[in-house]
Amino acid sequence: MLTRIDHIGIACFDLDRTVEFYRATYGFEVFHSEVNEEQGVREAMLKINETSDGGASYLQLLEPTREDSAVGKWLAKNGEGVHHIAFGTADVDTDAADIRDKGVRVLYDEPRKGSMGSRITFLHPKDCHGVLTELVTAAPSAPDDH
Ligand code: CMX
Ligand code: CO
Repeated sequence: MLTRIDHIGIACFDLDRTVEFYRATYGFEVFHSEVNEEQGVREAMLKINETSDGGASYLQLLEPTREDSAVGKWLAKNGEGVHHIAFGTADVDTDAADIRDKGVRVLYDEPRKGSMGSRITFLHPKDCHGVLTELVTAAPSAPDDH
C-alpha cells in the first residue's frame, strides 16, 4: 500500500547552487547527500516533514554524474524542473508486482538501491499520464539513520 509522498525528484544542473536556493529561500537544510553511480546522480535529500506512517517526505535534488544517465538526458531535453514523483510503501516488491499486473510497465525486475539504503523501482511515464513515478521502501533504520 502506498502511504505517502516519499519525495519529489527535481533535476538541476548545479546541485550546490540549487541546495543553496532551497536553503536561502525556504530554510530547508540538507538531511542527506550521496552519489548513486547506478542511477548516474549526485543527490541531496531535503526533509520537509515526518509522516503518520513513521516515514518522511523529502525533496530530492538531482545533478547528473554523466550525460547519458536518465537525469542527464532529461535535463538536456527539458532543462531544470520536476523530474519524477515517488510514493512510499512498506513493501515495494508487492506494490510493484500488483501495479505490473494492472498493465503498467515497471522498469526493473527487482528493486534497486535508492537514497539512504532504500529500495526503489520506477513506472514508465508513458503509462502514468506523463509522470515518471518511483516506488520506495525505506531502509529499516531510515529515515533517521544517516
Ligand atoms: N517524466 C516524464 N516523461 C519522461 C521522463 C520523465 N522524467 N523521462 C522521459 N520521459 C518521456 C520522454 O519525454 C519521451 O517522450 P516522447 O517519446 O513523447 O518524446 C519518452 O519518455 C522516452 O524518453 P527518452 O528521452 O527517450 O528516455 P528513455 O526512454 O531513454 O528513458 C526512462 C526514459 C523513464 C525509461 C528513464 O528516464 C528511466 O529509466 N528512469 C528511471 C531511472 C531514473 O529516472 N533515475 C534517476 C532518479 C534516481 C532516483 O530517484 O533515485
Ligand atoms: Co527519486
